[in-house]
Amino acid sequence: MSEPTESTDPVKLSRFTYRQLQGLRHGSTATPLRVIAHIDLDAFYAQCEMVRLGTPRETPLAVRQWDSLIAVNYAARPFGITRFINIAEARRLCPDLVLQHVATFREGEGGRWAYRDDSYKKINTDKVCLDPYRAQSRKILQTIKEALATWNDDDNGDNTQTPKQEVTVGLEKASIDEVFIDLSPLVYKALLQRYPELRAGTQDENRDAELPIPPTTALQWDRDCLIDLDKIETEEDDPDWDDVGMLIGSEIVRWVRKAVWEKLSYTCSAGLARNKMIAKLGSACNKPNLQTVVRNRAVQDFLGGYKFTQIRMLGGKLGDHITAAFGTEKVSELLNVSLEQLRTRLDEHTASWLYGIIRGDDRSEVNPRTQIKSMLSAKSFRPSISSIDQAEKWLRIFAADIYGRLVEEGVLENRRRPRVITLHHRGSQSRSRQIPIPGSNVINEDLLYDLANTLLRQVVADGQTWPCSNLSLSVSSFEDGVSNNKAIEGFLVRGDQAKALTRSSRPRDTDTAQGGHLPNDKRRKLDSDGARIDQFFANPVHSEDTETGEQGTSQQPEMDAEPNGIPRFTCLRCSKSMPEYEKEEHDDWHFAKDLAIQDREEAKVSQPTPPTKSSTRGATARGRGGRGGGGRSKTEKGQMRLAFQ
Ligand code: DCP
Ligand code: MG
Repeated sequence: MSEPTESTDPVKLSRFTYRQLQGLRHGSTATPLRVIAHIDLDAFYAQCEMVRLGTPRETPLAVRQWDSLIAVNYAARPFGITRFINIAEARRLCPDLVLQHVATFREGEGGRWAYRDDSYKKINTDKVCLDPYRAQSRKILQTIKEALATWNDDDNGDNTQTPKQEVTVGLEKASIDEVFIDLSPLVYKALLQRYPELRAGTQDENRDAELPIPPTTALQWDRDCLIDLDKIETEEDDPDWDDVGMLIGSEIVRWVRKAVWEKLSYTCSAGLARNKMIAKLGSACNKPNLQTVVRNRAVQDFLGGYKFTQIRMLGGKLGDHITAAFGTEKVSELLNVSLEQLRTRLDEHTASWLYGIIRGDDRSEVNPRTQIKSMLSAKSFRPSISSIDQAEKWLRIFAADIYGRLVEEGVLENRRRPRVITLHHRGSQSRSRQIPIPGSNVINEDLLYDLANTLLRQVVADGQTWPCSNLSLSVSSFEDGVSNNKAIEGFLVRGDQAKALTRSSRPRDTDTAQGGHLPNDKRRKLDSDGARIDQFFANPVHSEDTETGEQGTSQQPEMDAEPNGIPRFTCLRCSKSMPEYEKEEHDDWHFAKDLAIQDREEAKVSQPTPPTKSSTRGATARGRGGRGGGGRSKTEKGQMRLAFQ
């Protein structure tokens, strides 16, 4: 009798391994199963005004700042209204357009901002205030966190056997109206709940064994916009776990967007992909109010249609250099350039990074703590101001403006606080004065104002103060407060805690951390490659992005490489590329930097031995009769020293 023969049909397996599945759980940046979302509010400032004023959504509305438009709602866009036309043109194109000027501070009215009917003609006495938009941004972020905490909370499958798991979700606020979310751990949890067969192998020795194939052959993508698959793939090809993970991710994002809409009446668009770079490109593809999924099998064709200068990090000097070196801006053409060829024109590290990035390989992590290094509030005076009384009125405004941003940075909860305050003054000469912010004091508007006033008196005592054409106040040298590391962090979501969170959901404007916050250092170390390349580009392209003058969004880093056609400006002095609206404040930054150099030169004269790092600030401050730069010289983690410190 012959033995029964085993079936020779090969068992079809997934392309992915147990190790890669496990990578999801720990937020690994290397696993191809990663699910990253980028959420961007639609016409953000315009929606803020629509919500505030109760304007129907079909009413065309634009937000103006002096004679420019800075946000245009989607009802106004079909009329041809864009940010790049002026008010007269906008009125001509759409006579019914609601034009709302941004809120302003006003000289002589203290630190109170208000919406005023005549702001548009008061550029000399008013200063833009973005506090209302920041407050909305905080509420939205809070709602997003709460929605993430409650997603799938009751859908625990075999609830009786599975203990509630803690899930850490990384969330990075990338600008006033956009966040990145690393959904991987939530997706991991859902995969294991929905597909128990995935649990079997997780305890096995051989983590490099392939996973079983997903049981589903057709995935229901609901209303999502799917980017077409690469030419070699077809929709009939069976989905693998990366597709299933992306589908779960899109369920989560839909839930989050629904919460933002239902609780706060804001629409937003989203992109889902395996990394930040592709997710961000995806979210801009189908605006407004839609989410776009770029599956792994669609990445190559998707990216091929872009100019690489539209990709994060490639918008500035490096992008220009690559364009010049290889004679093209197109991803599709750069794909034909081999790694060896890239190496002939770029350093080893950049060449490898670029080679990967145009193939959709971006391992940068969703970084919950993008540290703000300084804040600046400035005003250029035309005509110049010429009295201490006028200057004091502006110091009131700067103090209020900076305080508003410090609140957002966690100063109320003592999460972070600046240690140094600096006044910059431009008259017949330019100079700056700085003093430490006493650590014992609670930081509030009055303290900032008093310190600024002390600095003003020093400037005035030096003489030649008037006329003054530009005044600005900045705070810098941030340090973590007592509740160390509890800022906008990856946050811990427990089932019960999450429920409590929803119950306690409140309409207050605070950004108080919810749930237990965890430091993310461990994960950050794992992604050392991503970090290194980020640092490469952060210096000098991004290192100075943390100051704001008239416009506030630049306080958040990574506003580069906008795929939406905002005109850009490249600084002739430092080659930094930035949205055009940041030009003025960037000029101010150079101004402050020049002053610092000037100060250092003066300090060298008064102290001929080469200053050590720590003595430089002391010497500078002593040279000015100050008390030193806050008593601590070590640059804290995640910070760069500002030149004018
Ligand atoms: N912003 C600005 N000046 C610019 C660009 C933007 O003041 N040149 C402000 C107003 C925007 C907000 O930042 O509402 C967010 O910028 P986005 O680029 O996300 O643009 P919107 O949210 O307005 O529109 P979209 O729907 O394209 O995201
Ligand atoms: Mg937006």
